[in-house]
Amino acid sequence: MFSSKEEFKKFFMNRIADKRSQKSLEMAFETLWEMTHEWIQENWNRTNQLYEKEPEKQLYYFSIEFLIGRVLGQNLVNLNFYDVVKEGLDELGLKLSEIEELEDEPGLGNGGLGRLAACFMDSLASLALPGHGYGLRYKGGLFTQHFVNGNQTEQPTKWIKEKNNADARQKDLAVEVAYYGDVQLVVGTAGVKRTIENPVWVKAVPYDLPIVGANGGTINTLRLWQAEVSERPFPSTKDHTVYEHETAKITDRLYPDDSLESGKILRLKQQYLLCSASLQDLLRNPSFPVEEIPENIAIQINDTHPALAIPELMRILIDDHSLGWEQAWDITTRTISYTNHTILTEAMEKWDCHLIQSLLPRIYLIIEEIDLRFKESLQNQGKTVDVLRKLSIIEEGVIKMAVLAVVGSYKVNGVAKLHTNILKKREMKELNEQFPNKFHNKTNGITHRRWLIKANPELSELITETIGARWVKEPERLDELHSFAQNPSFLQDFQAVKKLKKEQLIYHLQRDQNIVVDSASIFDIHIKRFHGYKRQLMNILHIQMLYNRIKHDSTYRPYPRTFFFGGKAAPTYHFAKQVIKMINTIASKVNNDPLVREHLHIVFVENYNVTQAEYLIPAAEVSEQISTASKEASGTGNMKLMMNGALTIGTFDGANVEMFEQVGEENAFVFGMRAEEIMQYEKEKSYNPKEIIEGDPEIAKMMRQLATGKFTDGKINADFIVEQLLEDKDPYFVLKDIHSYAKAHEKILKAYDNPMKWAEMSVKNMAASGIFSSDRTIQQYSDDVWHLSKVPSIH
Ligand code: NBX
Repeated sequence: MFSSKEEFKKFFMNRIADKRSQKSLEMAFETLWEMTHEWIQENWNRTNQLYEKEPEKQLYYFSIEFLIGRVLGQNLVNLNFYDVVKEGLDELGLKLSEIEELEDEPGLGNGGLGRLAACFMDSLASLALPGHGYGLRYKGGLFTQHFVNGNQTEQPTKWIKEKNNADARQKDLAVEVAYYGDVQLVVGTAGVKRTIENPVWVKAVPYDLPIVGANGGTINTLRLWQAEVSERPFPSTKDHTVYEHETAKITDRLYPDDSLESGKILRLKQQYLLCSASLQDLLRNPSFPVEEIPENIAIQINDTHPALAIPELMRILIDDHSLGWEQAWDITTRTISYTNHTILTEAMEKWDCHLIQSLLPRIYLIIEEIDLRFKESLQNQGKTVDVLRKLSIIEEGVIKMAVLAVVGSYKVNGVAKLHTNILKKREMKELNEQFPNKFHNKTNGITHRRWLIKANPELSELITETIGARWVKEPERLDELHSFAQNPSFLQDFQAVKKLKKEQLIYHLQRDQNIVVDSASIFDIHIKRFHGYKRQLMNILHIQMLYNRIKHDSTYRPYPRTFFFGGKAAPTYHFAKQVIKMINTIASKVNNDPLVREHLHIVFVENYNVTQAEYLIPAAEVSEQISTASKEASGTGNMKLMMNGALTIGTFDGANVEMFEQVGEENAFVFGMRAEEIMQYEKEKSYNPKEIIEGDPEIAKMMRQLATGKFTDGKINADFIVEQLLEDKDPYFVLKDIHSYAKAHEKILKAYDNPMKWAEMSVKNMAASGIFSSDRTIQQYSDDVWHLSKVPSIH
């Protein structure tokens, strides 16, 4: 380690000299990477020794995705070395930002759920809490998105390269996971036991990534499993060559769906690999008797993807540790807790019984017994047939994973107040009545160390100059900015930072996508996965509306705006892909129209990922959070944008509701129907978009323009829009909300007219955003669910 810039330079130059004294960027990257790892290793070892010496309760966050983003720069920030390293390298004629760009981003997640897991890891270590992650080491992360003729194409991405792997293979800690086989009853001295005969074994090899907490104090572990061919004997009844091929595939790639459950066997194999390998790892040589698991271990399952941890823990306790059912169930249901991230029915996991029965026969028997015993107890309580059906884990040949997850855990949470209420009052009403103290809310958060300090160092510095540095450790102190919200000199400084971040984004876009953007225009940013409920369609239809107004009303000449879009669609989600094509098509029409382009510009950022988000978010002035009320469980991009001073145009959905509550509706642009109204329409099936089209000439014209292909010069097939908006009755209420949305946009233009007022509103948003730090979320989980104690300081 070093204590000054000069010392860093000396170390660095010595190292690089070892590498044949080349000063190329690649060499610099490699050198810095190794140095950083050595600094981390020391404290990582010390943290691990502490955990061994003084075993306190540990949390394990089981997640099928960890969308960690690039790690080099973030580790330097958390180690408090970033500035020194940057300045040192500057003096050596090297740019740290250019070195950082050589790191491939590990795309081990789809969107919010995976990114949340990464923010949580950062907060756990930063709060010095003993919490670790278990996940999968996919060879290929989420696909790379390119546009060809405006269409999304998907290229596989391999983040695992030969050198500079962020993780370390722990081959001695490999475990074996059993698939298929036959369940046999074995009568022994200790009674009847069940074993799995002739299974197909798969070796799971762990790779460890250090999770560096703030100030480099606590360094926790993210352990990712990779599937490999086992050396154990292979059942004679199966084809060996097929097996090797199949095994190699288990952790080959991440499933690219963020809201559709496809029920594929490979996905089930992934889920079981994660659960079985992680539990075997945890219970390998425990320093406590298995009866005391709940006092020593908490397991949080991130959605139902790792819900097989419930029957797997039961299997280990009963079959391997000879515990009785009741005792095993008591231990399991005091160890596991579950977070729900969606109420969309199509995203709820349901596994075909036959699939689980053949792939995981013992696990199937356990799930069946859990279901049977639960139903029995319900019958004894005199529940009605209807309630019994809703509460059953197995129904009509499928296993409802959400029900299994609720029944098998001691706490269940939603991710924003509105979402949790909907879970309790509607989606999981019967379950909530059955287990009245199980359900609770934990509103999501984001780590300010990545989304403010790392992504926006200029704004962070300004904040520190203004209110001192205590907000870094205690982000709720951002509220001290309130007293500066009307301070002209502070507001001017804020404006200067925003301008700089806009210019930095422009530089990147020009360099990487050859796009030229006007820095004086309003930066209106809509970045997230593409989905019907997220309503990118409403945004682009509104742009079409503006286009028509500019063309046909010579008095309508609005202030220039750049509408940024970024996001990927699941490869099989045709509707979402057609919206992407539509945006690209309208973009080229708008951007090439000599009149309109003076007022509107559309930029679709290709391959939106964590790294792109780090450029886009600090530059944003308007944050589009326009989901159909009730559909977005929480949203987390909304919080990142708010923290960077963007003003939200948004519906009363997910965590938007709490953001508006914090900042005041007068400092946001709130529009659209409320969740109750939407749910009422859905219940009554009473919404008819046809009536809107017939009664509204402006919308009718837009629909005609699209249907005839006139607006898009025949370049898109508009059937899908007509189909969605008319035949499917506009399931996301786009036409119902679009006027209210347009009005909110008008208000944005008015507000932007007064730059000081706009800056004041921005500052109020930043000031109110501290509560959305994931440090707050994690502290609440720890207090209410996991009951962790802080790791003693090792400094
Ligand atoms: O989880 C998201 C929700 O849609 C957001 O509202 C929420 O803020 C976020 C964190 O709580 N869900 C999400 O990202 N889901 C997935 O990515 C997903 C991935 C695989 C899968 C289903 C969903 N099979």
